[in-house]
Amino acid sequence: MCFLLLVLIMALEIIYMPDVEGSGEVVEYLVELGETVEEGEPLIVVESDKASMEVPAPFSCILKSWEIELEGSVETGSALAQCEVIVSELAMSDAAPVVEAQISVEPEAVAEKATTSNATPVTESIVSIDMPDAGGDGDVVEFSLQPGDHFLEGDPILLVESDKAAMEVPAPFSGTLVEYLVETGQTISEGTPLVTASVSSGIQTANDAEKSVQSTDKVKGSVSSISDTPQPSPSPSPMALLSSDSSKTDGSVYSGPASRKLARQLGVNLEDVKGTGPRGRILKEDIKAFVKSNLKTPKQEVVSVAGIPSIPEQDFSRFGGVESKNLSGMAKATAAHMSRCWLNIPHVTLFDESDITDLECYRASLSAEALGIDKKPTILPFLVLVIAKALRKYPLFNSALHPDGKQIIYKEYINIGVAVDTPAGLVVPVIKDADKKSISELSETIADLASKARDRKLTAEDMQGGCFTISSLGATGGTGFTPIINAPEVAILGVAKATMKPVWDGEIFQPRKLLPLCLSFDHRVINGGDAGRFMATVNQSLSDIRHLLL
Ligand code: CAO
Repeated sequence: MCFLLLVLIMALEIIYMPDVEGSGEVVEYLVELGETVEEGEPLIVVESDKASMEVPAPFSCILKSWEIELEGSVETGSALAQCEVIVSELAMSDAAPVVEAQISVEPEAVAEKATTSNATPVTESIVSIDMPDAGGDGDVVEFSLQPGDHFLEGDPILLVESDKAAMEVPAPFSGTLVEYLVETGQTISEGTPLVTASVSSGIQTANDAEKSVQSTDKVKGSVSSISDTPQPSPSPSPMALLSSDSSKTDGSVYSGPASRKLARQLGVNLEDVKGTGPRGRILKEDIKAFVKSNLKTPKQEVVSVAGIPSIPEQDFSRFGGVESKNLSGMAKATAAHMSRCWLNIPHVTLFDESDITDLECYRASLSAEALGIDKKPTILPFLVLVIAKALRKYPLFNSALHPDGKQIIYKEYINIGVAVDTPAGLVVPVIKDADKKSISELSETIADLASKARDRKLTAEDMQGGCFTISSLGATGGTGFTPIINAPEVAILGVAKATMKPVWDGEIFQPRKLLPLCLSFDHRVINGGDAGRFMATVNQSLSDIRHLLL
């Protein structure tokens, strides 16, 4: 008769400083003696003359003692800490019932065991990955993996759409997907189990890992329980930790690579986050708390519109057949945002036509191949560049009105949002530093953002930081429309379809290609005169793009 035998082996291991350039000083212990640290979690902070870095634990263990002192110098291979590691294995036995044993052995004994069994103890566990805190509920839109797919830490697992934005949920560690525990369309919230995955965990130290490359004959246990302590992927490359992504790069933000990565994923500017870690270090928890409070605390809605009578509900089925469909999260968010913008901002729209005959001739002469890009630039990248230059000339159009109505905030950067029509609704990804990009770069950036938008792959960061929006109905048609300002921006350019028209040159009518432009502006910030001058500059640059060089 066979029984499962669970063997727990405790072994003492030394953690060494990974491969880094030069030496550094230990500035902080991040773990207490006796505390359990998971693989990949930071142990200490080391500062070199280039940057500071967190040194992660190469395996899960219990910290027994420090081998280095605070303010002591460390370099590649320095012993950092002594830890106790636990190896659990399930073995088949025909001699005994299920027994739980705990055996303490010295490192030599483990080494001997590994040698005699000619194997590195590695176990595979099935773990579940839960929905992280995204500041609210969301609907599962798309699965990013298939069962059996191997994924790395940070790879997207699935796409979730909340009423704010669509976001990819990244894997918190590397592993192999076993199955999805949710269905598309299902509403999920923080803590909802999303998938089960198989992960390898073991006691491989940096040195063992090298050995195990030679020894492919690994002992694989068959633990098959859902554990709540997922084993992260191998530690991040130490060289990566010394990159510019390390903490304290600008002298004002103090946080580690893991926190920075999370901040990037959530589109959080670390300068806005208050660190609660030692010496004000920004922890992952601080970033999550920041996102939560930002989403929960309504922004100062000083200008509120009260007393607007709602549109009464009607029973349309009295007049014929009807079908109700739920709006997607994105469509609901757009509807709410549009209403807020329309109700809060006194809009004025200025209409004009730009002569783009010469620009179109020039555009026709361009070849995507010669420019080294996939697709020939459309009119849009030219418009983005023209607007970017006009924003530099007229900073009022690149500003925001403080919600208290007492201050105008002028932005030094020029980021232009471009409205993209997708099957799921309208989204506005943002071209960062548009004024510093060439036509080819703008063309590629727009194509890239538009395709991400249509594949629902835009991140929160892709949609943040806009200063001005261009909404181009392009070739679709229309002679003009009144675009709604994308608050807190103060102006938006609507672009309708360019057509050939006869233009009187003083002597005869000339056939010219005219592009209808519709500039909506916030009349609390911008006056008609400002708008007229802005539009004249735009017209001038579009009719003769040599003006962009001036
Ligand atoms: N007049 C005439 N032709 C135009 C034009 C215009 N105003 N704008 C674009 N075109 C042409 C392009 O030049 C291109 O033709 P060529 O290949 O011969 O150059 C063709 O129309 C198709 O362009 P496009 O739409 O694929 O590319 P784009 O760069 O002009 O726009 C994007 C990209 C993503 C902005 C666009 O596809 C889109 O989604 N627009 C919709 C935005 C929207 O819905 N706004 C309304 C908001 S209010 O609800």
